[in-house]
Amino acid sequence: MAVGPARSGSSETLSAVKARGALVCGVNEGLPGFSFVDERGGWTGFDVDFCRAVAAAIFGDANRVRLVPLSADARFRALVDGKIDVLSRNSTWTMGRETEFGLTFVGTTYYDGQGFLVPRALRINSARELDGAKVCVQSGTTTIDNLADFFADNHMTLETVVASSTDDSIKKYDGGLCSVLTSDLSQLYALRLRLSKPKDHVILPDVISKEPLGPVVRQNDLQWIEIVRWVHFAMLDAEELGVGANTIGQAMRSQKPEVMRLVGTTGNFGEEIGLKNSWAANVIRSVGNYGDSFERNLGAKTPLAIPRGLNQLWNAGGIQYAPPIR
Ligand SMILES: N[C@@H](CCC(=O)N[C@@H](CS)C(=O)NCC(=O)O)C(=O)O
Repeated sequence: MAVGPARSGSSETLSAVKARGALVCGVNEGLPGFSFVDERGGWTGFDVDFCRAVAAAIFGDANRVRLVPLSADARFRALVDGKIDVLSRNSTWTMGRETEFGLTFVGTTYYDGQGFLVPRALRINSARELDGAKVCVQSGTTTIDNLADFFADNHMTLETVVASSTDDSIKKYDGGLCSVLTSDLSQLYALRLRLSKPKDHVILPDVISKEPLGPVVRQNDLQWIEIVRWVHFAMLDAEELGVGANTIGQAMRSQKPEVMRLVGTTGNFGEEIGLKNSWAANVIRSVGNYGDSFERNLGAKTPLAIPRGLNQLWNAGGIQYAPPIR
């Protein structure tokens, strides 16, 4: 029996998104750099950019997206229940989350790890000095489980102060209800900016876990998984090929085969996943490549100033490595 290619348009989620005229994307309720409402009332951030990138791939218009702010506790249920099409909310890829909820993480858009924030005045230099500490941590996260493991592994005790949202964590820590705040390092940079005196707080050098953060979809829609996954890969491949928001015009005229496959001037890659062949060009034109989004939201010129680190491309010292479009 001949096994044919998956028919384009066979994705239930894609059909629903097209019929609705907009993508529904779950994001964080408020995390500077990742998902945040700016002074002008617009959503910005690295995770928000990813939502816009998927919308651009589908509609050629990054604004065709409805963002749904979700708490850590509510996020996976919202996806399972079909309230959102994709979750792009600083979520750690774990085995349990895929198996327990029937979900698929399409890739790792940000390699992170868990760390600790403490008041500078405490003069603590290492997480090993935290025996007996009161630690603020948020419910519904991998953070709370890693915290327990780390203290147990190091024969230390702690008192956990559980917060239900970012606002709650900040209020509790700023109000002195705990002397340590733990979360993913990227989030510590972001949360520190929201404290009353950011400069009075330091991030300890310890990284106690692996937190591969990435977009999540339901596991029963293979074509949708491919669409969301290849938006991520296309943004990385674009950076590797030097194609960004500023150079997309030039790239459309390029005769380099890899660039031509990426921007759709040759091949049929977009149509094979139910989109137009200009899908990736539309992503790059509106959101930019991976590096553009990283620098705009998190990079050296932003208040967060997070070093690229592990999130550098594989050929520049990091571990971001996308399969080729061919
Ligand atoms: N990456 C971890 C932690 C993610 C997480 O939700 N962190 C908290 C701590 S900053 C957060 O983003 N809270 C924001 C909110 O619930 O609005 C996970 O997937 O469990």
